[in-house]
Amino acid sequence: MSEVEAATRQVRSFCRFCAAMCGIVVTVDGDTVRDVRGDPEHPYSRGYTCPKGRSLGVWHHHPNRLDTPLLGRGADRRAVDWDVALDDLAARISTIRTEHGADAVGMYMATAMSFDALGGRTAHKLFASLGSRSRYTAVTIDTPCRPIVADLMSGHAGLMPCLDEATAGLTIFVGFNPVVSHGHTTALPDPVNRVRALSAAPRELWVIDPRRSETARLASRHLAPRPGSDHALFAHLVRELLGPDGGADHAYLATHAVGVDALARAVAGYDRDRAIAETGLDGAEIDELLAAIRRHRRVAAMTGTGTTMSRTATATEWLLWCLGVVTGSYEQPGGLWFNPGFQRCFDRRTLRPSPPVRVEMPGPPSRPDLPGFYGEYPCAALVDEIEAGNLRGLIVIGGNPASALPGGARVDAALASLDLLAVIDVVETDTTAYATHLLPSTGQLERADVPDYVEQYYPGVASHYTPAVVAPVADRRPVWWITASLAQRLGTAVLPGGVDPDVTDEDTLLADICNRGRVPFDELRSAPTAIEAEAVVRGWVHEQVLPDGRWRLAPAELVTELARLAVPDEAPSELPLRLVPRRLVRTMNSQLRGVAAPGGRVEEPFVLVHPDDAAQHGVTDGAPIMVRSAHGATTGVARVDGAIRPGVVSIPHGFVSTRVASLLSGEDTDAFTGMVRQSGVPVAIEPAPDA
Ligand SMILES: Nc1nc2c(c(=O)[nH]1)N[C@H]1C(S)=C(S)[C@@H](COP(=O)(O)OP(=O)(O)OC[C@H]3O[C@@H](n4cnc5c(=O)[nH]c(N)nc54)[C@H](O)[C@@H]3O)O[C@H]1N2
Ligand SMILES: Nc1nc2c(c(=O)[nH]1)N[C@H]1C(S)=C(S)[C@@H](COP(=O)(O)OP(=O)(O)OC[C@H]3O[C@@H](n4cnc5c(=O)[nH]c(N)nc54)[C@H](O)[C@@H]3O)O[C@H]1N2
Ligand code: SF4
Ligand SMILES: [Mo]
Repeated sequence: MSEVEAATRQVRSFCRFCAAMCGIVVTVDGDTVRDVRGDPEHPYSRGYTCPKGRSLGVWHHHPNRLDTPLLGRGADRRAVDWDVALDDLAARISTIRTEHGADAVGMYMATAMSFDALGGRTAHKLFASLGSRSRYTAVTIDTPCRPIVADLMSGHAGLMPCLDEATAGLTIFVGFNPVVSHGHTTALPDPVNRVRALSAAPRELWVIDPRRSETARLASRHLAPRPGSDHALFAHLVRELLGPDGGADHAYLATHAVGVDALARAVAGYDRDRAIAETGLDGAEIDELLAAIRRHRRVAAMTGTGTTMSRTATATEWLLWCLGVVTGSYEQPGGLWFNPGFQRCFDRRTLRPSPPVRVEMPGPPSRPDLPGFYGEYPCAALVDEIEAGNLRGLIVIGGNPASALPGGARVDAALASLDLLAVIDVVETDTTAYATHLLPSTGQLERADVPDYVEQYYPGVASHYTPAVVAPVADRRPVWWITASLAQRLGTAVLPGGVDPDVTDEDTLLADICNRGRVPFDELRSAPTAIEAEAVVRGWVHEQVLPDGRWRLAPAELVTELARLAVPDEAPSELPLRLVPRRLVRTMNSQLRGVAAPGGRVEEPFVLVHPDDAAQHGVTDGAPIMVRSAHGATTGVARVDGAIRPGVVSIPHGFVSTRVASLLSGEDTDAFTGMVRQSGVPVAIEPAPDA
């Protein structure tokens, strides 16, 4: 490299930690990342970054980055070259398949693979080539209710509702805290300004959250219901809107929905008294929300993980979509629209009408009580499958199951017992400790990329090409190369046209993904930052997706699901409080623990408790606290906080000392989706002895 090339340079890229996908400008000196700043030219993030994005350089140079393939566990672990690692891995996979069948080798693919277009695709193809049913992804530990409800109501599981920022009137966020999370399956880069804009009169933003969250503090109104009671609030709102002079858009319903009467019958029992009794809200608050909906006539309502992780996830999601349909809000100004994707272009494709049933398969042999969806088994079953000896080999790509899955020590023991645990990651994690094969991948700054399906999260129809900001050092390889090279050894090809991983370059592969997009790949590649093709696209779901142009308002499964919730969810008296999740701004699940952005600080996973509960249980601010559930216990540091509803305890996930997963269990699932309950879990608190 010449001296000129080696001098400091600036490279524009986008951050791939979270759904916001902010534009960044990275200052690079040779292989060293000196600085990461927001790109003022980016159409959505407009110069904004959060502390995670600004810590990308620290993360990139993390002392625990993986540099070379490692074989073996514990004292047997040794560095090897790629041929040795991949030959051994392929041989072990083949042996397990021969001895125990195809399902004995599974895959867990999670968060980081959503942000690696090529790696995500080749990993899925590698898995498909194995002919195994043991596929697990973060979807079933995060939001299974959303694709299922979308599928049941519209016939298309991949609908991504988006805010319509230009026309927003009334916005409702339920269990959704974008000021910290920057979005869930929708992107809110620069969230404080976006939330303020949504709250500025005559607009209104209502936040429904048992905690006065960072978003609630900026919103027009905040309602703090009991955890897991959201379905009762929305059932009541739908009931009232459908009633005489209720405010429903009956002309729209007559032409664009089926099942109106069945929906009305399903919610008939949710009168005002029942809504008050179940949610614990004031009647006046509920009336005011109903009045706001009638005033604005249209509504943009979105859930986050606060509800999708609760026992009432599916019913809440359904009733929220019903609220949108009953008010005629979808694909109309003031309501939500659906991002068809810049590359995916769902609006320009002929979509196969899907049958009015969810795609389902039986759960795995050790958990016949659970359902399988869309070719996946629920994460709740992963540990059972290992313990039962059904799953003997697991390939983990871009995920940290030891941290993310419920069960704590039980998960550790299961992972340690596997004959084969291949982990493809960028750093050492809770999971890599148990790996038999540890394969170092390139990180987000070391590969060219475009947003793949996550492009549907953008606030508009947009895409963004980034080159590799720095060349990979040491023996790090892209996930597409690792999976393609492994597939080759297993006798299949996962790259288009069966190309040789050793002679292919990333841009050629990305061009293949982008070849049916809104603009030609070369144009995307030469654009300085993200390209927005259209701000909002309305109408395609009504015209191309809905069967006969009509929403199915009352699928029988969802009606049954709501009826199931009529049985109250009683907690044992010795576990009087309810656990809820929350995310922290400086960490991304288990990622960036202990990492600070330049000039910033390291995140702490405080256990939030209301002052009344703290007083009653002898807990003091800043002191060690013990939290117990029916499944286990963890300790932490208490933060006494009036912003949380009495009776509720909030703990973030992804940490080691405070391990919230120890309080959870794969046995405690929602029967309909197989989702692990991570919100509304009964717990007790007490002071813990000083560490
Ligand atoms: N900084 C940061 N950003 C992230 C992540 C991260 O770890 N850190 N993780 C990313 C991932 S993987 C995801 S899935 C998204 C999730 O994004 P969000 O869904 O926005 O997640 P949270 O920020 O945890 O917000 C959930 C809120 O729900 C509330 N809540 C809990 N239980 C209930 C309930 O029963 N009812 C109601 N109404 N509210 C409830 C909680 O108090 C909390 O404020 O964030 C993504 N972005
Ligand atoms: N109690 C509780 N549990 C939860 C949640 C909760 O709210 N409460 N949230 C759940 C949710 S929503 C989710 S999505 C899951 C998250 O589950 P996971 O996705 O399994 O967890 P992460 O910690 O995000 O793991 C991502 C991994 O990808 C690695 N990585 C980062 N960049 C790259 C890359 O470029 N290439 C590769 N190959 N690897 C990379 C990181 O080092 C990290 O190990 O956790 C779930 N668990
Ligand atoms: S919000 Fe933060 S983590 Fe998410 S993309 Fe932007 S800079 Fe990255
Ligand atoms: Mo997630």
